[in-house]
Amino acid sequence: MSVQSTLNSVIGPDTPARVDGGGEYLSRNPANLEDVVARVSLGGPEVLPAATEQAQRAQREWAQVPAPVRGRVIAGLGRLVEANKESLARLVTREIGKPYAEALGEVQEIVDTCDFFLGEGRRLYGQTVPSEMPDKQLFTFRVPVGVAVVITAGNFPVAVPSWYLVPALLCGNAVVWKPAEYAAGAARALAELAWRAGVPKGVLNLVYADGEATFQGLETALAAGTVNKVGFTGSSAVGSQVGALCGKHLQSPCLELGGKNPMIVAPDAELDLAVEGALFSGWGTAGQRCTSLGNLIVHRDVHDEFVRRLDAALRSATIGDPTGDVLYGPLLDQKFADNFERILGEIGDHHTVLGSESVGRITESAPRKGFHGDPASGLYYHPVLLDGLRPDDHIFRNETFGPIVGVSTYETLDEAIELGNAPGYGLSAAIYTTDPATAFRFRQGIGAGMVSVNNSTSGAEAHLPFGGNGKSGNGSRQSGVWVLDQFTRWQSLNWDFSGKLQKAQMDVDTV
Ligand code: UN1
Repeated sequence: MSVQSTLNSVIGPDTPARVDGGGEYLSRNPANLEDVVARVSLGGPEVLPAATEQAQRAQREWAQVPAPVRGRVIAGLGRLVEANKESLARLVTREIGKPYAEALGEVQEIVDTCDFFLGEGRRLYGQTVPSEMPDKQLFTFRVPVGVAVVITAGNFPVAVPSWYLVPALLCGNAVVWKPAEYAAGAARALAELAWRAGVPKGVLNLVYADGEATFQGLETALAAGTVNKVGFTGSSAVGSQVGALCGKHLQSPCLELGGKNPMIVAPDAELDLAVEGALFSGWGTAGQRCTSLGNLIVHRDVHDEFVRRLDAALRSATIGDPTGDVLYGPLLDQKFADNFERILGEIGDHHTVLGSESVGRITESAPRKGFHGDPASGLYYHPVLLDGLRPDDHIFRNETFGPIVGVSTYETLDEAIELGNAPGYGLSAAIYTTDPATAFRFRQGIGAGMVSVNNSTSGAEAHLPFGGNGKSGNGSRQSGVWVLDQFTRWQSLNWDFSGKLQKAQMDVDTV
């Protein structure tokens, strides 16, 4: 059965647009708000703890499956995702409005993640460690943490969840996954593929609940001891609440939060390359990546020319129907559109607004040249390039999660680094320069977990550590081998075959 037919049986292709009471949620296509993509019933606060209990039972058996065999299941998932790449990408585009080319890239990211971790099933190395004493051997083993609760956002509805699911399952854990409601259909499709690849149903559990029920349920499960690791991707505000809750139960979650990612344009930058990078980083995906460009920090000497070229590039960019070749489509969902409207309200008299003919929603009375889509009902917004941003502006200091980027200027590299670090996030940062020393100094001074030179702030690769510092997270890292420390714990083994009691620190001969 193809993903599309699985989805049709789960979802129904043309469900009429209506919202029923009783905890039912309809996820809608943001390009028209009429097409209902998924219909799910949201559980109450009891759903998450119940799923963690079931997961706890299933995990014991899953942990007995040899890691190389679990690796083969992950390999099977990668193959299934690849075979269904187009239908999964079409679903992502339909459900959250991500341009189809980007949706294909997102699905490829799952395949890359599976490719990486299938081999890890044959590694998951421990160590042999020399002892202080003779006839004694020390070892270390990676052991699964147990049950992981994974709570994900919907802007990357399948790739980012796979960064948790794939390594967690490979390491022998069970997972309870709570995706964003507005991306419920894509989540269901990925879970279906994982089950078909051989992940037992109790080992990967999918639950739907709103924020309040999730939070209450998580508290119950943490108190009951049925959850051993929490992975959360979302806003810094909610991440801080999740972190506090986990801390109360002596747990350290994996938190991947927001960003206010700076891009520095140095006086020696190749300006056209920098314009291209800024356009993709800032307005691609409608600015709705945690790694999206937030603040452009441009050297005084090139400011006017850079802004002129970027403004021209933005005005000729194609925005509209995400099934076509566009820079960006609609915003993810109504609540993101409402938030973006609030951000637009922060534009002040001291700002110069560039990038489009109007500010706000693209409508028939506020049209945009070259736009193709449904202006009456789609969540489409004009791009905004805000010149004259000041470090004390709300827009300078806070994540906007929409198609808006501000420009400030600098004179010395130290000043640029200080401006880049000022908002207190630390996810991703980029610099455009042709001078290696400038690039290196920037890397040393900037507080971001991920740094790019002459490239976008977004577009992480599946085998590099992904994660941030400050308001962007708690220092945890996903992807590559680094994520193994999130989903395993080190166990040591101290084995004495001397036939007598040897005491560490006390029976060591000093020479
Ligand atoms: C996110 O927005 O939550 O590096 C993650 C990137 C993507 C992942 C973004 N591959 O932009």
